[in-house]
Amino acid sequence: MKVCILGLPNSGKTTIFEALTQREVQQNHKDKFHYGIVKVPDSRIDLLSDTFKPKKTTYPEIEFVDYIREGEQKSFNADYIAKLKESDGILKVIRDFENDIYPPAFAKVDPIKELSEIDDEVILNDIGIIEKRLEKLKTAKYKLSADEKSEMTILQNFNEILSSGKMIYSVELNKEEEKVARNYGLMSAKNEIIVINIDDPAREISAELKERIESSKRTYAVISAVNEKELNQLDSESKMEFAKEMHIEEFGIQKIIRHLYTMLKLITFFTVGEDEVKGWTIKDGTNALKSAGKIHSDIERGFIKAQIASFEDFKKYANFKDCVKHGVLRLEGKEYIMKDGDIVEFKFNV
Ligand SMILES: Nc1nc2c(ncn2[C@@H]2O[C@H](COP(=O)(O)OP(=O)(O)OP(=O)(O)O)[C@@H](O)[C@H]2O)c(=O)[nH]1
Ligand SMILES: [Mg+2]
Repeated sequence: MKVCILGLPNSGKTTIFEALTQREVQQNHKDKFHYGIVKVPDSRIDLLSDTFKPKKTTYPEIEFVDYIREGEQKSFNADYIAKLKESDGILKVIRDFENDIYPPAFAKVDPIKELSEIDDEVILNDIGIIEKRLEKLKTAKYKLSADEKSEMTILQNFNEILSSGKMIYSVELNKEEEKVARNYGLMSAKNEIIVINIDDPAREISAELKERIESSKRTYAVISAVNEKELNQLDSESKMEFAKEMHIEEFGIQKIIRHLYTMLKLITFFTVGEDEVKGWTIKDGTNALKSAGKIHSDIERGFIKAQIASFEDFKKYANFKDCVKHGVLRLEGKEYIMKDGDIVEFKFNV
């Protein structure tokens, strides 16, 4: 899973990136982006790994991408838009900490204004893409196909949504609309978490900001990036101790993972064995066949059946054989809808 960090200049994007990935980034290097991989902790994988003692234990991963801004560049450029297009979600960073490098036009730290500013940038960028395409369709010298006509209606509808200040992801889309949004890489169609970067973890965000975000049913997480970055330097025991003192009840990365899984409707299934215990992230509602394909296209192609035990059953018996004996091992076909915690062995033939 890939998640891109977006925000106004100096909102603390790189500090958030460092806090989440527990990585110090080098300044002044030649790359355009910072990349950082984070393992998604899962106590079920820990337990399975204890049981199987495999050569390798693999947790699902999230890749975070941060954009290295040069000089007076805006919040994003064409390169970053391309990255955002291929991402699964966006972290939209809003500054809610005092220092003297907020945008000059603001004159003070103003998270509400900052949120609408970055929203506007995203919306205007998408409207630009849509209008360009609409213009092309409207001035076409040939008779539009049925598909093009329907695309035109969808784009006009998107235009209206965006012009009213709403994000495309906030409205329910049908399959066709989803496809159009994806084809044109509309940023406002990406799921997002608004990350409010505060300096004092004990401070509540303003009631007005909260109301603004909650009334539009958007997801947010409050993170104190600078403090968390510092805590990351400590050993885990002192880290927990200081976090408690600072009133950090849940670390930023835990909040982000929790929100991402809920928002993107993700679940995890497991494959186990002496070689490897591994957690796989899939969309809720994915069938056994597609899940097999996630592991390898050969397994999808030659799919015969899936042997499945729930994590709870497996925990009791600790191996497939005893699961069979106690009648909790199921044989499922291609269309079976995978459940969170399923422990799977795919049978295939290629
Ligand atoms: N006081 C305070 N300073 C912060 C906080 N978060 C970030 N900063 C500081 O704000 C400045 C900008 O932070 P960055 O993380 O570089 O911001 P950015 O959004 O990556 O900036 P650009 O990439 O240049 O747009 C740095 O000096 C940070 O140390 C915070 O929560 N509190
Ligand atoms: Mg930065």
